[in-house]
Amino acid sequence: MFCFQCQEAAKGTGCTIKGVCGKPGDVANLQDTLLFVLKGISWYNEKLRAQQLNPAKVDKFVFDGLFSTITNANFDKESFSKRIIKALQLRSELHARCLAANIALPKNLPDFAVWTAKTVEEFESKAALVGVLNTKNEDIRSLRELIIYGVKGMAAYAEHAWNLGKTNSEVFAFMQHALVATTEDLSVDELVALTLETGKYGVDVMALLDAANTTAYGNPEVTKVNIGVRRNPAILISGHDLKDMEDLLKQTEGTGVDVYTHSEMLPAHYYPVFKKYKHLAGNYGNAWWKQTEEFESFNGPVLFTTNCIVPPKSNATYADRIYTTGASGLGGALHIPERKDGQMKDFSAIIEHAKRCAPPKQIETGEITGGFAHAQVFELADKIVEAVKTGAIKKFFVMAGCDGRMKSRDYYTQFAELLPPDTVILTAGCAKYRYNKLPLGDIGGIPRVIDAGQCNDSYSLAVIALKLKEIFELNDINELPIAYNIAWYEQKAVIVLLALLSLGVKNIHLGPTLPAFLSPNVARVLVENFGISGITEVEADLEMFLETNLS
Ligand code: FSO
Ligand code: SF4
Repeated sequence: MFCFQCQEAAKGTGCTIKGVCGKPGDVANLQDTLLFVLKGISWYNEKLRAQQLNPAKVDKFVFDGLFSTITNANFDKESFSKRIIKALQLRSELHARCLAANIALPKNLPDFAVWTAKTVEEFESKAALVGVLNTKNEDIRSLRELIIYGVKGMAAYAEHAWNLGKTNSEVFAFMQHALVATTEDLSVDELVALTLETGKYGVDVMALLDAANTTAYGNPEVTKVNIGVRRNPAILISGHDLKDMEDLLKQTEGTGVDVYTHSEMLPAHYYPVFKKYKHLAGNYGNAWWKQTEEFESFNGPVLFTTNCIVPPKSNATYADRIYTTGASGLGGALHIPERKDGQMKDFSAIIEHAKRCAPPKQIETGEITGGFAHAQVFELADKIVEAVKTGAIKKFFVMAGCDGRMKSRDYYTQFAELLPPDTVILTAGCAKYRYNKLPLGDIGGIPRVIDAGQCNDSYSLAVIALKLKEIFELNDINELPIAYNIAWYEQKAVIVLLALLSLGVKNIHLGPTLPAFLSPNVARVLVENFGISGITEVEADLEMFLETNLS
C-alpha cells in the first residue's frame, strides 16, 4: 500500500504498511483499485454526457465511491470488494451504451476502461500497478493527487446535498472530468489551472449543501448546547449527514431513547427543525479522535453517518455498539442500508440496542454556544461592524478545519488562549474542539468563538467575509482584518482550502504540518501565488498575525 492523503501520513511522507489512521494495507489497495475503475466509469460517462446519454445513477455511484475512500470513512474490506464488482459492471454497461450510440472510442482502450478481474486478491494486487506512486514525476503526482483529494472532499458534500434532494449536474460533470484529467498527459501549468477550477466547484458544492441544509432544516440560530447527560438510554450520532439525523430523531421520538450528537454532528443542534425534538439531549464528548475513551463511557450504541471512525482496539468494550451507514463502514459493525423508495432508513436495530443499554456516564457539564452561520451573522452585522469600527474587535481569526490526535495540535488551544481579548475566532469543522470549551468570553455580547457549524460550513465563513468586504467597501477580500490559521486533517479540508483560494483568499496558514502530497515545487507555487505557509511557534505566529491590523 501507499497512501499520503491525510495529515497523519507516516513520517510525513506516506503510510506503507498500515495506515496511522488504522487502515489496513488490503483496504488501502482496494481503495486504489476502486478509484482506478471510477476513472474508467467517468471516462465513458464523459463521452455519454457529451451526447446527453449519461445515466443519472452514475453520478451517485461515483461520488459515493469517492466518499468511501476518504480518510477514516470506511475500513470495511468487504464493502470495497463489493463496490469494485459493481463498478466493473457499471463500467461494462457504459461501454455498451457508448457502442450502441456509435460513440467513437479509440482502438486501444485505456487500461482503466477495460481491465477486469473477479477475485478480491486480483483487486488487491492491481493497486500496485495503479496506485499513487505509479505517477513517477513527483510534481505531476502531487498535483494529480491534490485534485483527486479535492474531488473526494467535493464528493462528500455532494452526497449530503443529494440525500436532501439537491443536485448540481455541473458539479457532478466536473468531478468526473477531473478524475479523467488526472489520467491524461497534462502539463504542470494545466494541472495548476485544474486545481483552481476544483476550488471553484468546491465553492459551488458547498453552496449547494448550504442550500440543502437550510431549505430542509431552517437557518442555524445561536444556540446553547448541553454537554452533560440525562438519565435515559441513548444513541450517539456521529459524522455529518443531517438527513440521517432527521430519520433517527423521527424514529426515536417517544421511544424513551435520547439522541446525543458527537463531534461534527454538534451543529445539528443549531437548526430550528432539529431543536423541536425534545429527546435531542445534547452533545457528548469531543472531536473524533477521542472516541476510543468516550464511546466506552457513553454506554449506548453509536451511529456513524460518515467519517471520522477510529477502528476500536481489541480490548474495546464498545465495538459491538458501533453502527455505520452511507459511505462509512467498519468490518464487524452492522451497516444500516440505504433508503428505499423515499422511505426513511430503518434504524430500528440501533434503537432496540439502545433500550438494552445503560444511560451515558457524565464526563463533563455545561454548555457550548454555536449557530453563527451566515444568516445569523448577517442579523448581527450591525453590532459586529460597529465593534470593528470602534476598535472593540481588532481582528478575526479563521481557525476552521479539523482536529486530530497529533500532540502538536495543542498549538491551536494555546493560540486561542493567547489571542488578545479584542480578537474573535471564526470556526467551522471539528477543529473547534481545541478551544470551544475555553472561557474566552465575549466582546459586547459577541462571543469570542463564533462557530458556523460543520467543516462544509466554512462556506458560511466565506460568505461572511464577502459581506464584510462589501460593507467596508473594500476592493479585495484580503484587506479585511481577517487572518487564516487553519488546521487540516483529511480531504474535505483540502476542498475547503481550494475553495478559499478560488475566492481569492491569500496568506492562509495551514497546520499542524503541510500535506505530504505537496512536492517542493508544488508547495512553492502555492507559496508564491497564494502566500500559503505553515505554522511555527504560538508566540512567533501570534506576533506575525497581529502585525498587520486594519482599522
Ligand atoms: Fe472533522 Fe473528520 Fe468535518 Fe473531517 S470529523 S476531520 S474535515 O471528517 O469532515 O471536520
Ligand atoms: Fe495514512 Fe492518512 Fe492514508 Fe490513513 S488516510 S493510510 S493515515 S495517509
